[in-house]
Amino acid sequence: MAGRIHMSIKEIKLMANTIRQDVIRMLLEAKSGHSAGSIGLADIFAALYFHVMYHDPKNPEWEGRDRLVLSNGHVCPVFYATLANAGYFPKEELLTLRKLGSRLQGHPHKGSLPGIENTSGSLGQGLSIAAGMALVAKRENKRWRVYCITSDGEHNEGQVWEAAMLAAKYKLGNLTAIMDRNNIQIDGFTEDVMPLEPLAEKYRSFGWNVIEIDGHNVREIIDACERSRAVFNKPTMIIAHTIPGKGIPYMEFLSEWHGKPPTKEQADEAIKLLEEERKEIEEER
Ligand SMILES: Cc1ncc(C[n+]2csc(CCOP(=O)(O)OP(=O)(O)O)c2C)c(N)n1
Ligand SMILES: [Mg+2]
Repeated sequence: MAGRIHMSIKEIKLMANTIRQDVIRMLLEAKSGHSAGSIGLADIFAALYFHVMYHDPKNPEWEGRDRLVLSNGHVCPVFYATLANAGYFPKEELLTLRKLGSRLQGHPHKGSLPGIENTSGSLGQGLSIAAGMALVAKRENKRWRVYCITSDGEHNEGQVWEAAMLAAKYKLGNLTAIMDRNNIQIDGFTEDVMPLEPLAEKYRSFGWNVIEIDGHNVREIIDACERSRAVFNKPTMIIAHTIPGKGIPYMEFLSEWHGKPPTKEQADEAIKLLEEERKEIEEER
C-alpha cells in the first residue's frame, strides 16, 4: 500500500539486525563486495524504509513516493537487503549479488531493479542528482521529498560542494541528505587522506540546516528526519556518526574492511554475534 511502513523502534532495530545478517551472507556468497560501510548503514536504511519514507514496494514507481538517492553506490548490499526485506523483490535473489546476469550488480543500476532511483558507483554525483530531483519537486509543488545517502570519503570531490551551493541557492527544504560519517575511506582515515572537518560548520556556512546524530540510534535518526521536514527554506544535512562494521568487532573502524568480504569463519562469527545482539534487542521493553 502506498504510504509508510510504520514499524516501532524495536522492530526497526530487529530489521537492522536482519539486514546486517543478510549483508554478511550476500558478501560471503559473492566472495567480494564492500563490508564496513554496508554494515554501518543498516540502522539508517532500516529507519528510512520502515518508518520515515513514503513509498510502496508493490508499486515502486508510485508518483507520490519519496525518492532515495544512494550516492556512495558501493554500499549497495545494505540497500538491496533493505529493498528485499521491504518487499521490492524476493529475498532469495539477494544471494545473486555480483553474479553474471544478476539484477544485483556490485554497484546499483537504475532500471535493473525496482526501488533504485539512480545509477551510482562513481562517487561524488549523488547530491547533484538529489538536488536536481528536489528542484523539480519544488517547482512542480510535489509533496514528495528527496533523501540522499552520501559518504564522508566522497566529500573529497568538488562536485559535492557544487551541489551543496545549488541546493542552498534554491532553498531546497524538500531535500534531506544523510552523511555516513564513519571516518574511513578506501585507503585509510578520512582525516589523513584529505581532512574534511569542520563538516558541520562547512555545511552551515553553505546555508544548510545541519543536524548531528548517532547513526546507530534509531530514535535519533527518525527525529532528525522529522526535524528536517519542518525546515522549509533550507536543505538539511544530517551528519550521522557511524561505526564502520558496527557490531562485528574484527571489522569495526578498520579501513581494510572497506572493500573486502568475510571468509566462511569470519561470516559464521559475525552471524553468531548478530544473533546474540538480536536476543538482546528482543529482550528490550
Ligand atoms: C569518482 C570515484 N573515484 C574513486 C572511486 C573509488 N572508490 C570507491 S569507494 C572509495 C572510498 C570512498 O570513501 P567512503 O565512501 O567514505 O568509503 P567507506 O566509508 O564506505 O569505506 C573510493 C575512493 C570511485 N568509486 N569513484
Ligand atoms: Mg566513509
